[in-house]
Amino acid sequence: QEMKQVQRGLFIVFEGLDRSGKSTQSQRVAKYFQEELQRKVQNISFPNRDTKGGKILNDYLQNREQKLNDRAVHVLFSFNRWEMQPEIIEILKNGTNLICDRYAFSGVAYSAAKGLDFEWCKNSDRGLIQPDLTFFIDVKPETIQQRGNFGDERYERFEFQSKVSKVYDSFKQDYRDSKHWITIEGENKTREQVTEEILNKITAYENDVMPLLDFDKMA
Ligand code: 2DT
Ligand code: MG
Repeated sequence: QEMKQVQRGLFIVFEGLDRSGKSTQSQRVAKYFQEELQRKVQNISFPNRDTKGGKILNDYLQNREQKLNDRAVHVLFSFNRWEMQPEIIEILKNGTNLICDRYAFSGVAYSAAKGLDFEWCKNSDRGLIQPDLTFFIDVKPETIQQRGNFGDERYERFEFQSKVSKVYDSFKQDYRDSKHWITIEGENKTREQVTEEILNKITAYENDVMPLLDFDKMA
């Protein structure tokens, strides 16, 4: 029987503060893939609030669940990513591109912002399938504070977002030379400009980096 080779899908993650434009850009990039490029694409987001662990997280984020301590919350967010690994791998192996709103960097950024140890925070996510590209949409806490619906959920307070921003800044420094992390300056740009920049980076990645990577080593 003839073996059919399928080019695996790209795994693209968006990171940033609440209301930084991650969801908007995830949707716009997916739409472009589907409609302009006729490529298979799927959107997912973390936390996935529909799983067993996700339901507890949803209650926690909407302030209905008060008893969880910070470390328990951290591993629940991580568990939520582990729950989804088989599905993510399946999607990518089928050749579908996956665009994901938040992933492990959010896990570390929000927990370290509460004062938990940075290295401890990374441990529960070690071994997860790694994204090809993480786009960090860099917007100041002052900017997101002005945006619609800011303040709805637990973490949407200016002081807390400022702490989260500092943790993202350290990732930004650590990965400034990485081909897998791209900081997108999000201030004073239209959403169209931001999308265009992102799409250009994806094209460059597919041309220059992706052919060199072995999926089985990433998974
Ligand atoms: P959304 O606003 O994107 O729905 O996220 N969070 C998220 C964490 O604290 N740890 C994580 O691992 C993830 C994925 C960020 C809801 C909030 O959950 C936070 C905001
Ligand atoms: Mg939010």
